[in-house]
Amino acid sequence: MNRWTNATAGVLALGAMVCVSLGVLGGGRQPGGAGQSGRKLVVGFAQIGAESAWRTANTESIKSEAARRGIELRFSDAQQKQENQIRALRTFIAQGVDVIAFAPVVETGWEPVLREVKQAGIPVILTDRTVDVSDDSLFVTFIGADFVEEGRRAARWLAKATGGKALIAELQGTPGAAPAIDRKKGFEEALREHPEMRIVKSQSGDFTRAKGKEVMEAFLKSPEGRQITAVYAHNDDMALGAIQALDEAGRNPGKDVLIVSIDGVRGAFEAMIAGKLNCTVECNPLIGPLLFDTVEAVAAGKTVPRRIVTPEAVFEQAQAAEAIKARKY
Ligand code: GYE
Repeated sequence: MNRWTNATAGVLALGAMVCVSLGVLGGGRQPGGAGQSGRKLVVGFAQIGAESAWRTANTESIKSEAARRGIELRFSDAQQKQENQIRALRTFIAQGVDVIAFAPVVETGWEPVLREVKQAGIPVILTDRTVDVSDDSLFVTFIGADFVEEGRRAARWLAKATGGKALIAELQGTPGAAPAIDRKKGFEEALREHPEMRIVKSQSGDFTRAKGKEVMEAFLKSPEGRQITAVYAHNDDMALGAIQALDEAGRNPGKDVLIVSIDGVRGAFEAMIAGKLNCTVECNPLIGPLLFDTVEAVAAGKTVPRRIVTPEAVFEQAQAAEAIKARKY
């Protein structure tokens, strides 16, 4: 097995496995020229920011894998702002990088800049989050998790743990972000089978621990918020913030308020071992190897699957002490 096969083994390509040839990207440059001529590949990566432990692990995976392969990485951190990411993409065009990869902070508003990238003949790979565009030729592939399924998994776990009865506070991710939209959608979809499970409070905590805490504090001051029996957080960091708020308010997170979140970062496992978090639905940030397998394939003019989904598990409290030993992030 070569590295590409290795990294993609067990990875499910969902949807219509449309293989996109770089020919459709048009533009003047010759894709693959860099790799083939032996010149160092230059890749521009526009990261979202450093909002969570997941993101830190994701950035580290991308940087270390680029270094390991001798790929020149131009890395930009947008501090959670779309305008900064757009600026970074334009800089990458001006620099004439071979491939652009990025994790779009929100889904919409990308068409104009992606058309400029296409015009320049630079292939685009989406990682982690996707974009909502009408023209499919604006990116080659999207590598990342199935966020809708993650939401369903969280709801199914909660239904099982509560016998289908819960008053839920939801902490949403960044407004307009694919994982916030899809994790809400999947969760609500699975909830439809459980009429006695209701979301009574729902607000964005922007995927950060500080905001998760702040929003939970506000929830706990409201009449519905005081009734909650469960918390569904779109990521672990917000759940950890919420746990702090619950602790400080004299509630019993993990016992009289069940907490389920998404990501599977080390802090979540520690909180499960401490009995304060009940379940984390894994979302794998370690996509550096898969990303650069794809970058190299694309630069060499090969076709790649249109959608590459990362495989993920669900972890409960009882498994935490054993599972934490193998956690890499
Ligand atoms: O769940 C969250 C991060 O887009 C999957 O972004 C990612 C999410 C992740 O800030 O922790």
